[in-house]
Amino acid sequence: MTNKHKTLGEFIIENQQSFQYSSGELARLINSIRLAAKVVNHEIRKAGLVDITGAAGEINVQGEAQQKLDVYANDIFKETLINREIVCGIASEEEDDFVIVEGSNKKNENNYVLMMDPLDGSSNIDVNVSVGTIFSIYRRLTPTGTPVTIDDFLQPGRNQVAAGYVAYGTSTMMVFTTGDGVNGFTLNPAIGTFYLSHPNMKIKETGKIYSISEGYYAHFGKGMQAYLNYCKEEEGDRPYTARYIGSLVADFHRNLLKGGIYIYPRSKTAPNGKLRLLYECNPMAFIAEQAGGKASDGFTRVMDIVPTELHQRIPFHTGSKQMVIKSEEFMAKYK
Ligand code: AHM
Ligand code: MG
Repeated sequence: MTNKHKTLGEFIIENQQSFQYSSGELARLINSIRLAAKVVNHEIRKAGLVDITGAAGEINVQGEAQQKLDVYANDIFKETLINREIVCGIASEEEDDFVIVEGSNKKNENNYVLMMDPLDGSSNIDVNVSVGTIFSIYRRLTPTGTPVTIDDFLQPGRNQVAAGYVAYGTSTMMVFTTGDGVNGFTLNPAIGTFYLSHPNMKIKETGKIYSISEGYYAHFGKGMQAYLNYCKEEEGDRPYTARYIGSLVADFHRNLLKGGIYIYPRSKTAPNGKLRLLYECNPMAFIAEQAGGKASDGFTRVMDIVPTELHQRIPFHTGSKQMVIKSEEFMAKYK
């Protein structure tokens, strides 16, 4: 079959053999994410009707309590994965601690843990700006048949077996990797099917876009400030274009398609940056590398960092390889 009309479901079946371990479990897991993404998408698309259906925290006309969309997304992903008995544990930006999923027979038979940011950039929903879901999948380290422990979650990003995001933008897209390149699927909302629209995505070696909340310039370190001055200098292909939506999935996705760098650095008020290593940085790093790009904390490869806590934050530089390398050169100069 040509790529032109290939659905996500068909893609998963065809590529199952190339998935690491390929027991069919990972394919079922990605299928579950696909389903949850469609449900969350449906709810997000109604968000503009908030005056009619009631705002979060209010009771709507049907007498139902309205949930905040990030809590809703968290519940849908959790419920779908638990109902389908497909993971042994879940960690989420929306949960204080990890969730053990024993299975209905309490045998802890499953092998994968999933980490997610169920709705990143959710404050953007009120102003009709794109948001996204980010996910990251690992094999458990502890033996099958026992409940998962924190060790199953605190793995370095290089252990990921799959990672991806869903961008709820002008269209809804699911982009993911299983360690064999990056593929993007666009939802046809009329029939509820994702189609392979962006096969084998590659990010340019270098680009012309830099994405950072430059308003905090005065709070950044010397290396970051020097790099930003470099981005704005008139020299060669510079000055670069500044594009910052403030929604990681949307900023990352644009740079993946066009070439560019996204940075959330450390600052005086955010000494470790803002983004979470496990839910945001590792999955995006895996996708960036699989697309030929790069991701670091300014000094170290993101996927080599050994996590010490679930909600750990790190500074994050990702995008076109040469741009990330250049930003690291400036960071090293003022270390
Ligand atoms: P969230 O997980 O609370 O939604 O925060 C993450 C978001 C990212 O999507 C975005 O890149 C960043 O926060 C924007 O932060 P800032 O407003 O400080 O620039
Ligand atoms: Mg987030």
